[in-house]
Amino acid sequence: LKITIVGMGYIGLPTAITFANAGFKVYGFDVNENVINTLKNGKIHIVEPDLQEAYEEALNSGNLKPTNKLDKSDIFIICVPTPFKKNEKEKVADLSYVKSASEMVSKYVEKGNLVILESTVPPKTTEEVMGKIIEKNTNLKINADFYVAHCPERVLPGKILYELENNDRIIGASNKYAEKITKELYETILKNGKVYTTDTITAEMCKLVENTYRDINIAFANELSIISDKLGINVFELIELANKHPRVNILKPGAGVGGHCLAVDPWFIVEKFQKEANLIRTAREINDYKPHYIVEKIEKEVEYDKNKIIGILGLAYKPNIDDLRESPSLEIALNLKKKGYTVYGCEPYSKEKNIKGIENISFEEIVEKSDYLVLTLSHNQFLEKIDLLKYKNVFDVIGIINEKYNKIGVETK
Ligand code: SAJ
Repeated sequence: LKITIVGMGYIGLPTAITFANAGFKVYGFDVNENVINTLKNGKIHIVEPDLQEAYEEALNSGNLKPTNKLDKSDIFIICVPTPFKKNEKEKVADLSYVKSASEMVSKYVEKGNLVILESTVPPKTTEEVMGKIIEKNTNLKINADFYVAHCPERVLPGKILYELENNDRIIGASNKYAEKITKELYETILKNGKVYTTDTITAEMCKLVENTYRDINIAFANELSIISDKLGINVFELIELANKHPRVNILKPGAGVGGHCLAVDPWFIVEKFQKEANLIRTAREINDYKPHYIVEKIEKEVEYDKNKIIGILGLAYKPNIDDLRESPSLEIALNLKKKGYTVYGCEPYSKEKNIKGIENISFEEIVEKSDYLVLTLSHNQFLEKIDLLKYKNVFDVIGIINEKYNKIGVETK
């Protein structure tokens, strides 16, 4: 059985490695030649714990072959990004990668093949976009000649390999036969995880709903942080106390919500249900507003003195990873810079010396150089050195330095 994974990114590569190490013959395809060359040279191009070792095992066994040429395959698994189109009031899914991957794959799809979509997509994409493109290009008929399924990825960056084997998987298939093969396929890589089956639209919505649930809950925490700030109380204490109730579990406020999932996926529901998806849209807007609120707060604290040097501790979108996509802390840094302040960043998980115009310096250096520090992420590498922040002006937006820090976690000396 030959499996081809289309897209060697954060999801496709670990998925290819996992199938290869389970004994399948896997081809890892990407249009980006640099990515394929890096992989052919035995190196991975993303930062993820234990992935390099797992990759070497897959490559050395001969089971995984990186390639920039597609070919025939029994099963295709599409793992390409689905960003949204920016600069629009209501954000809409950019399905161009899904469409081009479907076009490319359809040149090789033959009778009996199965095409699985793992990318997160708006409802109805699997059958009505991907399925239709393949039908059009092949003259084959869905369910009569070939099969499609949606098996949305659910892994948390930073824990990808573990979660690939231990999270439950949802499979939405075009018919019972597709359901059976897809289920059997994924069961071969699952340790503690189970497979649950449904139709493709429910599976598509399930993925969106999971991330929307989290986004709404974080929006509630972020809204509370702003209300608490205005009330002059400590939001972290407030949430801790409220969470003592057996049926309350509020998430943590922070710099905002970033990443390519929570900050994007809820829009895929809003896009289709403009009138109905009000709570979902409002939550997105609250989370998007949070970095701006923090910038306003910092400006007030430094009394709009543009000579002040501001250091941002953490530029990634969440702790202990290098991923900068939709990062609210980076947005804070860039906004302050745009307003005329001198801004330094410290992002120890990135090797870049300059991140989108923000100089990336060491923890020691940033503590030394800055008049004001903004602690946006609880990176382990920061926690080890947190004592260096003593006697410094620190805007702690995540509430880790000192419980008694007030408001949105802001404290000055
Ligand atoms: N965040 C908070 N407060 C919290 C929790 C998170 O502000 O209490 C922020 C983080 O700092 C970050 C953002 O939310 O900016 C998102 O981080 P995350 O750890 O919640 O999630 P992601 O985006 O890294 O991964 C999510 C996961 N989805 C869920 O937990 C429901 C993951 O399982 C999905 O596979 C992934 O999205 C995806 O690819 O869709």
